Amino acid sequence: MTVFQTDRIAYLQKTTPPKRYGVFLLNDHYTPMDFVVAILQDIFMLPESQAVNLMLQVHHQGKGLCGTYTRDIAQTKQQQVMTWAAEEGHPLLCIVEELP
Ligand code: TYC
Repeated sequence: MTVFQTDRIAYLQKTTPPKRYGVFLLNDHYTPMDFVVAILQDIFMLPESQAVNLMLQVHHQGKGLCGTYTRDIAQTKQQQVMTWAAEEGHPLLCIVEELP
């Protein structure tokens, strides 16, 4: 890599805001509501009232945005959700999408 390229990368890192990624929960017919609320409180740090509202939104509309993060953090949250759900035997799905 040339000095010009490293300068350019340093410039971009300083001036370009990182892309944002949304972490979404998807509805299913089996995961208990209480478990989804616990996920939203413990992994996405939502207060109970917001966690209940978001869980109900996903239940009724099929999908809901839990939070927006840089890519690594979004993927870590997704992994935490999927691991916890699998441990408890729930089919809960969590996806990450790049935001516009
Ligand atoms: N639909 C589930 C039920 O009736 C609850 C649920 C909500 C599941 C949100 C997943 O992401 C979800 N038990």
